[in-house]
Amino acid sequence: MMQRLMLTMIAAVTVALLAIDSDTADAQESGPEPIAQWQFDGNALDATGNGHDATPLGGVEFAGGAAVMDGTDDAFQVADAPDLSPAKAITVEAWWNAVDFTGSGNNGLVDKGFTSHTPPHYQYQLGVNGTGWPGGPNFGFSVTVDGTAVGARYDGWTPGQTYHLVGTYDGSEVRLYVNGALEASRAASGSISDYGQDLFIGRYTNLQDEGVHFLPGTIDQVTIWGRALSSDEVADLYKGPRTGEGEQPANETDAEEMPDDEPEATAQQNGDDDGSGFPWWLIVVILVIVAALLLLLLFLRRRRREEPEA
Ligand SMILES: [Ca+2]
Repeated sequence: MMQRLMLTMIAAVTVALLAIDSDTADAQESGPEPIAQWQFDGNALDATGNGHDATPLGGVEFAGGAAVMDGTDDAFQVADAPDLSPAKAITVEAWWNAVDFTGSGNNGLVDKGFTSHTPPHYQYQLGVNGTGWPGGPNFGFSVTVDGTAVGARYDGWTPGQTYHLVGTYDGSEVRLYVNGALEASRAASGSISDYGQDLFIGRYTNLQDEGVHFLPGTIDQVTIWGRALSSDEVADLYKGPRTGEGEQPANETDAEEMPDDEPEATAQQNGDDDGSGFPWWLIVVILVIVAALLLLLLFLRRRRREEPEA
C-alpha cells in the first residue's frame, strides 16, 4: 500500500514538471518582441514603448485606425537608432491598401536607405512598384548584406485590394510573404549593413520629388523585429486583427466589449478567477494530491482495523 502511495506521489510530481516545461516551451516559440511598431490609431507613436515615435510629414491624416497617404508629400520619419539596424536577422511587416500610381521605381513602404541613391540603395526596404511602372506593378523586399543588396520580388497587385506584406531575412534567405503566403525568396548570407540613415514610411530615403517618390494608399501596422518570423507566425499575423481597424470616433460596440475583456485578462495574470484562466496543470496536481490523501486515509483506517486482530 505504501509503495502504491509513493508511486502516486511520484506520478503527480512528474505530471506537474512536464506541464511547467511545456508552458515554458510555448513562451519561447513566440520569440522576442518587436523592436518598433506604428499602429497609426490616430497617431504615429511607437506602440512597443521603445521610443521610436514617427514624425508625420506633409500633413498625413489618420482614418479607420490607419494612415492615409496622399502620394504627394505624406510620409513618416523615424530617427535612426542602433536597434533599428539588427545585424543577423530582420522582419518588416506592413499593411497597404493599394491604389493606382505611377511612381518611379520601388516606392518605399518601409525604407531605411543607403547614403545616396546609388547601389545598394537600401539598408532594408519593403517597397511597391506602381501600376504605371514599365515592369508592371510589384512588391519587393530588399536587404543589403555585407554591402550587396538582395531582393525578393512578387509581381502583380490590384488597386483597391488590401495587402499584408512581410519581408524576412534569417541569415540564409530573403523572403517576401504576401497575404500570409511565402511568394518569393532569394538566397543570401552575411550581416545586414548599417548606413545610419533615418527610417521612412511611405517614402524613399534619398529621393523625395512630390507626387513621384511618395507612396499613396492606406498604410497600417508597420512592425519591425530583430529576428526572422517563421511562416506560421506570418500566417498568424495575416489572420489576426489589426489594432484600430475600422475604428469609428465613438464606437459603442468596442465600449461594451471592454469590461468583459479586461477582467478576464487580469484574472489570467493573477490565476485566481472562477476557473476559466486557471492553469490546467495546477488542477491536475491538486486532484492527484487529494487522491493521494484519500488513499493514505484508507490505508490508515485499514491498518487500525487490522491491528486489534493481530
Ligand atoms: Ca492600426
